[in-house]
Amino acid sequence: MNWRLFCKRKLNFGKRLVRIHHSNAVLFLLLSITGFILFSTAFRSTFPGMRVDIKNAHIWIGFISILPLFFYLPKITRHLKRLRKRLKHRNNLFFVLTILVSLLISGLFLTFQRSISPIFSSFMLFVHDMATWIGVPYVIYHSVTRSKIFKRFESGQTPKVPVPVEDGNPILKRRTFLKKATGGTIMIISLPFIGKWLSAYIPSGSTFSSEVHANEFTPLPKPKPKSKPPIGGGRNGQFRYYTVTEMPTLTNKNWSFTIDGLVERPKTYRWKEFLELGRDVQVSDFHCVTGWNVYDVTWEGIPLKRFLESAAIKPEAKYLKFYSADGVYTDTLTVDQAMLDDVMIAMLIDGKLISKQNGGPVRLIVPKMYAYKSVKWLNRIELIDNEHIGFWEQRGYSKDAWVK
Ligand SMILES: Nc1nc2c(c(=O)[nH]1)N[C@H]1C(S)=C(S)[C@@H](COP(=O)(O)O)O[C@H]1N2
Ligand SMILES: [Mo]
Repeated sequence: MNWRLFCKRKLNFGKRLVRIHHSNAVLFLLLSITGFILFSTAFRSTFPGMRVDIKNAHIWIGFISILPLFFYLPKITRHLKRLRKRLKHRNNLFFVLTILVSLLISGLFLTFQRSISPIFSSFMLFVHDMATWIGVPYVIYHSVTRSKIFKRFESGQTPKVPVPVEDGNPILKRRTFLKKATGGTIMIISLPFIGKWLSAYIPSGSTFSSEVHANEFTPLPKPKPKSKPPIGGGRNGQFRYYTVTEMPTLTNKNWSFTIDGLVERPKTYRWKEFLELGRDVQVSDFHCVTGWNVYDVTWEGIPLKRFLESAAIKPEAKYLKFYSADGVYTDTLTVDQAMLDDVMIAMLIDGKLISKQNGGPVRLIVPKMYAYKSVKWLNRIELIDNEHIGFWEQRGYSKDAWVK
């Protein structure tokens, strides 16, 4: 990388192209780092307080990356003419431009994700991820094989003499070998990531889909006929399992469910008693504010409205505070929102007890709002008269979580 190029005013055509290329590289690196942090489920618990800032930084760097393209476009015909005889370089150029444009366009839509339909945002997320999973390994390969260190390595530090082009030439052989080895290594490293991502698009039940830990509770709730087989026909799409802590391991022994605060009949349930509460079945869609969605999920559980009615809310109660057994995550609804028909304390998904990763054995479901409202490992509902601000809302997520 030649940093001096960035300050020079008079540059010839070739140097100008190099400068654009280098700015692109720097921006792409920043986008990859911030993008990886946003994608990685592990980083959710590392610095959740910075998540919204990192997201905004990613978006702004994305906008700035349009600039090199603008500078480049007027030069493209002249550049292509120069590459007339270098087919490989031309293909490389078209490939990189396609990746960049796909990333920019899908990124733009994802930025305004809340104003587009969930189906379209799912598709844009797919494009964004796909372009990333192809683009990032390619760019790494490209930067490694074009780096000075690699070139020195390649030539075995022999002094620069013209290399005769013939098949048996040892330097050329070494070069192809090193390039193939580099490409292979990068592929092997990126495959698990790509596999994990792709598995979300492969129908569940296949051997590729990520392993799910069943919750072992006894007795297991007996699914209603509407739940098994699921009236929704089985969910479409896959969850990305999120947590901001270690996932809590819940058992018959350590699990309980409490309703308290401003209610006439506070109560703590153990598993067996909880199973006796009347359940309903509903089919709904699940939307994460980061752009992924799961459609036609058949949930079975206790409608929150009915649960609250039996606890008898006091008139001064204005809000509900939902607690998670992870000890950290909370969220909130107003009493009016909590009374919506489809808000549910869910226990079964598509006829099975909700898995550990998915927030089981009991999680909240608020289908009309983004899923950060849907507290996993739900174990307590408290009725309060003052506003509570949820985990993600404290860290910059909108208090208005309605899906439009
Ligand atoms: N306890 C707890 N509940 C949570 C979260 C979390 O990190 N911890 N993440 C929320 C967010 S942002 C989403 S999108 C959904 C994800 O649900 P899933 O992990 O079952 O896919 O859970 C919500 N509920
Ligand atoms: Mo989310």
